[in-house]
Amino acid sequence: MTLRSPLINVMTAAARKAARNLVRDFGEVEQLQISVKGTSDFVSSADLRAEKTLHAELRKARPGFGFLLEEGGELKGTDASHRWIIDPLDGTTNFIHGIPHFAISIGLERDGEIVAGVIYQPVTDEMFMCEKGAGAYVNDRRLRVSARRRLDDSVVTTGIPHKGRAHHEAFLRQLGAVMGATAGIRRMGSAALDLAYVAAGRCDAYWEMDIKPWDMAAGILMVREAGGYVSDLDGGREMMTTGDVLATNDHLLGPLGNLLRGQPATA
Ligand code: LIP
Repeated sequence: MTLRSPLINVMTAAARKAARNLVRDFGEVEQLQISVKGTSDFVSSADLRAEKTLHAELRKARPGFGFLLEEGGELKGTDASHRWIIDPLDGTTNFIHGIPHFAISIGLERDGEIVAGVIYQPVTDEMFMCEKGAGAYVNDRRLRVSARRRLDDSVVTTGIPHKGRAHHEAFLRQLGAVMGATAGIRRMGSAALDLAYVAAGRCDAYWEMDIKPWDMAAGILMVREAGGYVSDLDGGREMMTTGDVLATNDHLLGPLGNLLRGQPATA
């Protein structure tokens, strides 16, 4: 069984088309490793090319819809209620370094609510898909968040703020609290895939501060349609405006949220 609807077909076809060039470009990156500048210029053009393909394909299929693009910004459509939210290459740093962990992320917003999402990891050919009320799938398999109840057994993913990003001290406090309470923390480098992996039950939770709407739009719905919960770090629903995200199952939401807010897990 899998998820098939005209909308999902449009989104997966656009992702596959954009991924073809991305994979070819990824193959070239290793040849460019000697010149750091050359690599990042090359990657920005790969990124832009993927975004152009996604924009063209989705505009052809749904002409009036607006866009929020990582590179191109906001493009208003004639249909004011629909907007595609797109990251053509989530995991850019991995891509630049030849690490095969990156994805294309496409979310569709209707009247301010995400109603469909696709996250495509071309290197493993895994197409994560979700539609509001219809569940979440990877290829032909239904997704379900993990059932782990105890922090001690849980593997948690996160994003570490790097040079030029804010919240270094706050992150170190969060890390200190979570590392002592869980079975392990991973920093894999793609927020979209971190959310998809929580939806798939591969990781039990994910948190990060200060990410962008295109990093999380598709992933938020993916986790919810897989039976999980997504909140901001205050336990509210302002992820897209604050940039702060916690995604996990219903058992771990309370304890992890407490730890991240500097309280005991059982507060
Ligand atoms: C990246 C995220 C990553 C996060 C980075 C960055 P990009 O997106 O997915 O997990 O920690 O700060 O936002 O830049 O590769 O699209």
